[in-house]
Amino acid sequence: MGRLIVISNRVSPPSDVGGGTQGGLAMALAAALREHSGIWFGWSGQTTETYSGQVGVQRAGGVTVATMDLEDQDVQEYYNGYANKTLWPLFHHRVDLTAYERSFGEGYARVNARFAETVLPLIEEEDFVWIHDYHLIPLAQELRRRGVKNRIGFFLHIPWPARHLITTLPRHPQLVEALFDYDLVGFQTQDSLEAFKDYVVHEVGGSLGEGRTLSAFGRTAEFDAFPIGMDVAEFTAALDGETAKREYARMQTSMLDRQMIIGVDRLDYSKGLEERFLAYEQFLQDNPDLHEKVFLLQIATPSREDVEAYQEIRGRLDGVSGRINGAFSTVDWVPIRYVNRGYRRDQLAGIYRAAKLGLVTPLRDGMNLVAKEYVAAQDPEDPGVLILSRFAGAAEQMGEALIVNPFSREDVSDAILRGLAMPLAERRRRWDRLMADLRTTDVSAWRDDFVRALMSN
Ligand code: ADQ
Repeated sequence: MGRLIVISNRVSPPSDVGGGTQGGLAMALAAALREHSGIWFGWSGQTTETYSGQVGVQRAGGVTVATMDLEDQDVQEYYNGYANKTLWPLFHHRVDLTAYERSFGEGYARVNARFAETVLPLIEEEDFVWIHDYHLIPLAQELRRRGVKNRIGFFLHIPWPARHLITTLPRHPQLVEALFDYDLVGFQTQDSLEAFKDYVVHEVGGSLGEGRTLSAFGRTAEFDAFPIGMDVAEFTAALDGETAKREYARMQTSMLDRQMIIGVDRLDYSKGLEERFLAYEQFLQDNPDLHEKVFLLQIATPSREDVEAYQEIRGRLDGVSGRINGAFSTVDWVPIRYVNRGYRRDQLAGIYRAAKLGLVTPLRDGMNLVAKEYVAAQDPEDPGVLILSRFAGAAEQMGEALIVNPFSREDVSDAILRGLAMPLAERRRRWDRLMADLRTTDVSAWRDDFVRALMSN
């Protein structure tokens, strides 16, 4: 059997020392790579004066990692530009934030060509190639142009947008056409798959074929939903460790018998943080009897700080949280603890466990692994309640959560009240089902389903 070559914008190989800040995805891909003795290729995160195409190779955590550097202009136009100022907002339905600059599109094409050129000598005849996310949509096309005949798969971690929104993108048919150079394309949800089919059928005259196949642009490829899971085993092990237990105890002490509501997100406008704060303010206004009995801990790690929209949302969140705290705080109670730093996974596990409610209210999200982690961290005897946005991909699988419309303050405020009052029997019944599903659809199942489908034929 051939090796697996995974390609993503950045690589994050597992450190040999456990318990760090590794995401579930890095762990799962690393395991897949070990099984298939593969290579993980991506941008090093470093820049050089002039692009050289040199590849740095290292072994980390049993995985071979190969990286290349990019030029400053590449980072500005491809990464900060087309990926994070054009595709990210557009695919999250934020046309108002989407930049349609020609130089960004040129940078995106140039860097995808550089990825292809640089990785080309590493690909052997029998290998399978698995490309990840919106940064690299045209990469299969670039590889095909250079004669690569291997089976190539693609997985989109973010949502595919509604048809009328993607048509606002200049050269949208070219972007979609590039997906037909893959053998297999995976989306997070049925919703994204349906939106993609709608586009293919109604915009470019494509047709639905047998099974997973779609035809357009004179080509046929396979498209399906492969909802990503979390690494339940790794997370449960972390939960049993000293660090998680210490964090849990620390939270218990600092809570003073108050009930904690937890939010954990990258600081991103798609996560609905401002709307969440405003919904929580509504809850405080509606329920004066619960003042001093609850608080919201919002952990929001800054990300993409070079992009203006991220600086703006950060400023707005500082303002809104400050205003709410100014209006409602008492000498010994602060309604929102707002924290702008990252935590290790084992610390997070303990913090989640101490929270009575998990508040996960993105305005739009490919999947959202925080929703899954919150559930996995709960005490089976006395589990907390997950409040989940209907616009997170996770809502397709997690119907036993309290599903809310994150744009409605009343809806979220009502769900907070309901979650705080939910009887133990109902909490356990909902949690048992959620947890059983998390186990059967964990990240290894996701990886195996995709890799099996890619390798068949
Ligand atoms: P993200 O937008 O980053 O991922 P998410 O799925 O929630 O969103 O994953 C975030 C991960 O980072 C989680 O594992 C979480 O624990 C961790 N994390 C977040 N804030 C943290 C903090 N302050 N400290 C430590 N860790 C933190 C993209 C898509 C999602 C999709 C994933 C995977 O946007 O929709 O679910 O990829 O496909």
